[in-house]
Amino acid sequence: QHDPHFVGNRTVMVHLFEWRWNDIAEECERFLGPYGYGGVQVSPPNENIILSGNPVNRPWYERYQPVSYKLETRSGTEQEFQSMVRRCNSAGVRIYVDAVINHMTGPAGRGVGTGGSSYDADALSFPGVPYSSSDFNGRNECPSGSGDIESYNDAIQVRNCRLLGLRDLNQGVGWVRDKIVEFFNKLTGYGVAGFRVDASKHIVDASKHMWPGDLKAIFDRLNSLPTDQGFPSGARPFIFQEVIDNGGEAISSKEYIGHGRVTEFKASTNIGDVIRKNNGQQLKYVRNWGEGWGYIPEGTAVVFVDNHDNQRGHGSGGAQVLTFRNSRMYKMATAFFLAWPYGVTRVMSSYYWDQDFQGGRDVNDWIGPPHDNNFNTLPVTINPDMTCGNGWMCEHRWRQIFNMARFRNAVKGTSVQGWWENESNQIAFSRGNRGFIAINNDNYVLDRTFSTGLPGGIYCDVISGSLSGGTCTGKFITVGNDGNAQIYISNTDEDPIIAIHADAKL
Ligand code: LAG
Ligand code: CA
Repeated sequence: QHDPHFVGNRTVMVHLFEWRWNDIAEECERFLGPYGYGGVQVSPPNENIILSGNPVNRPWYERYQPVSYKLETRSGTEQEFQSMVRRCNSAGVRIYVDAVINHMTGPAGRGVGTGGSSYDADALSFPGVPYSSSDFNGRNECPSGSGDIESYNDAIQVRNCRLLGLRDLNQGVGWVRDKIVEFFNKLTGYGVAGFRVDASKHIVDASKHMWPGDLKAIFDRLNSLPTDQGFPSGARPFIFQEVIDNGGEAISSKEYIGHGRVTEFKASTNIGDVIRKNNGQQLKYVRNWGEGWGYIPEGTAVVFVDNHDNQRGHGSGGAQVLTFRNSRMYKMATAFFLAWPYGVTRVMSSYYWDQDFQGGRDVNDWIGPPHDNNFNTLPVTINPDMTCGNGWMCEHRWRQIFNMARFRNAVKGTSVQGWWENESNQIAFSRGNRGFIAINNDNYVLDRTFSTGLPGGIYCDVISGSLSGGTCTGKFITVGNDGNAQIYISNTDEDPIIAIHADAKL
């Protein structure tokens, strides 16, 4: 369950955070498919609580408080979901569902969810599933005084007590397992290729809240993926688990890598420190990026520069995390992640919100997706220059980013060769005889002849432009028959990167 089942040589997934199903279907057909992206992580598709109030009104995080497994949310209906999955699979793009199975709602009293199901959080009653009090961890399972997680040094509390007050399901109960398996099998029956398993926590460094044995028991029971949507026969659903492991707690990522991939959060915070040059970090140190940095093994990781939590101060990671707001550094970090062979890479695609820092914290960190007066999520509109409107950032449509996704596809299966570094923040390397990249994060020019490992010819630099209509819209890079190329990157370039690959050669 470590294989994302990308089609062909595709290698990169995008998190279309809070997008509507209809918009995702369109995006698969008009952009993600044609531009070589391999998959989409979608927001939780199941019914959630409605949090209305003042000032916090319909925050994005209401979707992390399930009410039932009915597929009815601000992203759309069950029918729309089903049609999206089919259309994306036809475009060669897989769908991964963000699955919130650790808990149901917070301490929210009674109410009605986005799909019309009632709930009573005090009585632990969720008739839309249905779950009742015996399906939840209680006094017998959770040893903390308050019923909430009080210590991250106690593995039992972390698994059996409430994260942020969220009603904690007992995945050891047969009925709970049955309902989760049923939910997952329904989704894969529609053609969903896998799951991001939500399990972690908020603000400080965090960890994992379900027992690995319970998860394995659930994942083992999942049906194989349907062959009528292009999956090979017997293909197991892809699983990647949100486990924040920054070391120093009772639970580590290693316990989870046997039955699926795990998010390697250290890569996100470390690349922020490296590109920002915090604490003496320098770009040359990425020479052994991956296990050399203490990360989980290559074939078990999912990596990202930022995610929907740490881009707004939730989850793990602090001010060093790079986001669309630091666009030049963000593109450098993303180019490196997409060029380097470590993990399955995920590109974040955000919406804009106004930050308002008070006492070091963004008090607007809750703001939900762009919406109309009735809190219906706004559609994603596309501008003539390929960017998005209506407040959608669409980082995945930035040329430097989608062209590096294609770079990653082009060099798939090759290793890093010809590593070069200066004494500080300039690096260059090849991927076999398929691609070459140089990055200059110093305050002076990089001007040097490199042995690129590529066959002679003229290549388009895919950072400053693209190969289009038989010519380059950006810089042309000439590789001699000896494989050498003259590379010049000014420290004042819009993007201080040059990347060339076999699929963008004249
Ligand atoms: C995750 N990954 O493992 C999600 O990526 C993360 O976004 C989820 O937290 C978390 N796990 C639980 O699913 C988010 C917000 C929290 C929010 C929670 C539930 O980061 O801020 O908690 O979703 O909506 C909110 C309040 C808490 C309150 C809780 C219950 O912020 O103060 O205790 O609701 O009422
Ligand atoms: Ca739990």
